[in-house]
Amino acid sequence: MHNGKRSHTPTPTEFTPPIRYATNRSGPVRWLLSHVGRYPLLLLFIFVGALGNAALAAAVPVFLGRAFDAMATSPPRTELLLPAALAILGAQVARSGLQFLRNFSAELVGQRLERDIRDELYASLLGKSMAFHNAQPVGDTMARATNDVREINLMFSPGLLLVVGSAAFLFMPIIVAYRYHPSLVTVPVAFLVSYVVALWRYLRELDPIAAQVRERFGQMNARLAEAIDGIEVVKGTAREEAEVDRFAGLARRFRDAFVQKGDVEARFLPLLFLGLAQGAGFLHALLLFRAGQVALGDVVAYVGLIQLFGFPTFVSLSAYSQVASGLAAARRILELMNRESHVDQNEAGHAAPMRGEIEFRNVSFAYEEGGEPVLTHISFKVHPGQTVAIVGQTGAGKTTLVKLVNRTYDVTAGQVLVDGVDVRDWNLAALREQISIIEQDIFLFSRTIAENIAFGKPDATMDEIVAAAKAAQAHEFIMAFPEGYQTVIGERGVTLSGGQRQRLALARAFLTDPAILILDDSTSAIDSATEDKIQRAIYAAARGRTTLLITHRLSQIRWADLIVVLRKGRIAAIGTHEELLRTSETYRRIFVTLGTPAGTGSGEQRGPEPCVPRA
Ligand code: DUT
Ligand code: MG
Repeated sequence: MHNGKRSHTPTPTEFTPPIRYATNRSGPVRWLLSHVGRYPLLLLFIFVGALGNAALAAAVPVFLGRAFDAMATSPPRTELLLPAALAILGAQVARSGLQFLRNFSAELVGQRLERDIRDELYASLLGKSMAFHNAQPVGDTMARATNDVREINLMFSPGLLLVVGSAAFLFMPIIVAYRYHPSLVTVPVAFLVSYVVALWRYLRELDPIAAQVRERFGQMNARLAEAIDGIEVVKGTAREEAEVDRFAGLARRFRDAFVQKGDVEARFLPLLFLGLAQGAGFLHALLLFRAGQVALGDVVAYVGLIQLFGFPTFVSLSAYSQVASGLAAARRILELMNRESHVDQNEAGHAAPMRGEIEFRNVSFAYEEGGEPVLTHISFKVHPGQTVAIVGQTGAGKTTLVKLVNRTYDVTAGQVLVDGVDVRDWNLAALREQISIIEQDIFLFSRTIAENIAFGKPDATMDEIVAAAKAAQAHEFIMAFPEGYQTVIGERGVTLSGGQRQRLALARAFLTDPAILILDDSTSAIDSATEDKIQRAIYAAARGRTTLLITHRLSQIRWADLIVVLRKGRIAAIGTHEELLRTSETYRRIFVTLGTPAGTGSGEQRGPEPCVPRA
């Protein structure tokens, strides 16, 4: 996993995500609506289930009131009790059916939404430019892709499910109480109004805290991911304790935000209103009863109706904060997807089989807009099939230079042309498919060796894979593993050395057979037997295609058709080995340095820098 915050520059993005349906990304609510809008039937079920549930819940006090009245008359009309009891029973059975419908639909919507949003986010992340990924901490992205998406699921079920379900309970007492006596709506209406006002204020208070909880979780996660990613450095420098402290600090900040959220929740006023409404409602009904305006059964029913407020009051405590968390999460996911997302696939661009001619025309490049230029006025031309060695001190800009060819980054000024066409005018996929870059630090996926080799050509047969591995001099060491090509990298401690990784990457290149091969070989610690194998593999790989070779190895430099000597982002010398030996003092010195046993160019990793002494 590559992480870390490197400086960045606006660049193109690489690919058009396979969007299966369009979503509205102009705001979190609209975005969520455009997602749930795909499940209208389920939404209908939620509403029907919620309303029906509330209506049938109100049936209990209503029939109870009737039963009371039947008993209160003299003589008591006991024959009315059974129908009332049966009505209550029937209503509750039907109610459980509706509850099932409501819960099931909400759960389904929540789960589907979680899946859909994860798909959308993943596709969006793959479509982002390198500049985006360099600047965005992996851990934070992970937090958004996992926990935040999960929050949105919870927001619907149980969050919104309970909000919708309980909202129906708020109106039921008002509607039904009116039938007993119009003035009886006073207390329910007063409760409803104060409930809504209190809730509105509660949510306003809760919203920023919910956002903070999500954000701090992301920060904590980013730290964790970075520490684990860099575990070797942490251990190697004995910084475990300091890292633990830093993590603990972030965990504490996350907890504090959470406690703050709990604090706001604890001061939730509707609980108080509920108690007041119960007392006031009972009093009101009794007064009406004393005045002979309502029957005893009506009082019983009415008090039972007021009890219905209990449900929305209690669930709103957690349900609304769930919704607030969900909204905060939606905002974070949306922010990530909307950030720097000009999908510049250049579908209509130039797409043709590549011959492999590369030309740099007065290219300058800076990682940051207006920042220090890393490359300045670079011009040179490579004919199809040629091998170019790029040499220079560390930090001279070698890696940067080659990354301009496949548009990992775009030039700041000037032009890079491939086959005479500006790389920005190429169809991006066509351009990249025909250029293979073997990076300085080679990344392997936690999959089998065969899958790693076939990464750029998933439909390759096993024979093709083996042939490629043989050409890359990798077959032998692969077969030394008990499981050969089916060895899973990273499993049971299987890791590969730098030289082995490089040969796997070469095998990848043999398999995809690119027109242009770029090999960033500047750091490698390899014994001479392996060295020889790699040399042969690289030599074979370079044949028949244009090859840019960043290298410190003298033999490779010597057989290159063209040598570009970079110094502080400028071309210090350029030409063939013989030419440079004759004309360039700088090059002669490199040659001498590299030629001496002490500096064969393949010294220890990050070892003494053998290249380009000061001219
Ligand atoms: N640089 C950045 N941002 C990046 C990468 C590099 O600012 O994302 C800077 C660091 C350095 C310059 O660009 O000052 C050139 O870096 P590059 O990696 O191209 O140097 P190199 O010639 O490949 O060095 P090495 O031999 O150590 O690989
Ligand atoms: Mg480099």
